[in-house]
Amino acid sequence: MQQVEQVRRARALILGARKIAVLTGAGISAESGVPTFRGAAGLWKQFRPEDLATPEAFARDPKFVWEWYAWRRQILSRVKPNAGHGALADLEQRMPDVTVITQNVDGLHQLAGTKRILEVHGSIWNLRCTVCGSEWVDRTVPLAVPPACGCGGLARPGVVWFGESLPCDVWAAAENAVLRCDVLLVVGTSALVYPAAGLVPRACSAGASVIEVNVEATPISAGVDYALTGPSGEILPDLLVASD
Ligand code: BJW
Ligand code: ZN
Repeated sequence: MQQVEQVRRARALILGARKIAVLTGAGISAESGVPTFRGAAGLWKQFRPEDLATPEAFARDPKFVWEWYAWRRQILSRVKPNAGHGALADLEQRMPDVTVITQNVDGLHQLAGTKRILEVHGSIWNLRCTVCGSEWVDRTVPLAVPPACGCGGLARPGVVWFGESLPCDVWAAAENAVLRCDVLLVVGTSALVYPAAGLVPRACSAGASVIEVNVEATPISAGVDYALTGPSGEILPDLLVASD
């Protein structure tokens, strides 16, 4: 089937859905100028995840880890949401029940206007004290590193590193959204990182239709109802137009 026909059928599924869940990954922010993690130009080509995105790495060298996050905050402070983020924010305005579950820590969905958003890997703009556990938002750029809490304790980025559990309440809400949706739209994720990637087969088992938008095939592509190939900033505005 030609992609134009696949888009038409996928659009009809979305327009007819009562409950829609959306799972996004780094690819949705790529056209805003935010580097992805994997792939030729991905962050993990330049940096080792075990040196930067684990609690052990932070315990070993908090300043080094913080410098990497401060650099990424600087990039993010200069970028804007793209047409893909915008199309999802518009969808939420038009349809009664849309939940966006994002693995991204960049906050671009919120900047685009999405209200019902679940950040399953936290936010780069959140800080958490490693001593007293208090959490706060700090959008200062450039950030003096390593930042400290009012109690004097070392602060860490409010993100989820490898080997760490996802925030319980946010994860429970994400599972719930996926298990009760009619359509799951999966955008710009390599679907390699668990437990987030496991939401896709769970939606399928619960009877949802799954639509994927990605520039390349992923481990889930063969099992979804529609795998739409192309940049999300182009595909989403076309897929999510208000009428067929
Ligand atoms: C476009 C595009 C365009 C490009 N348009 N598309 C086996 C061994 C060891 C560990 C494990 C294992 N199996 C499972 C695990 C656990 C581990 C895991 O999954 N590892 C795998 C990598 C193997 N998971 C965890 O540790 C998680 N916690 C957990 O499991 O807790 C339970 C537990 C507790 C205690 C002990 C053990 C277990 C936590 C995972 C946390 C992930 N954290 C990061 C960093 C967040 C902070 C930060 O930003 O610094 O989250 S890693 C990184 O990957 C980030 C992302 O959210 C996540 C997913 O990446 P994403 O979004 O899919 O991006 P990419 O780059 O991979 O893909 C981009 C895609 O976009 C590509 O497909 C492109 O084609 C596409 N694209 N341009 C559309 N314009
Ligand atoms: Zn503290």
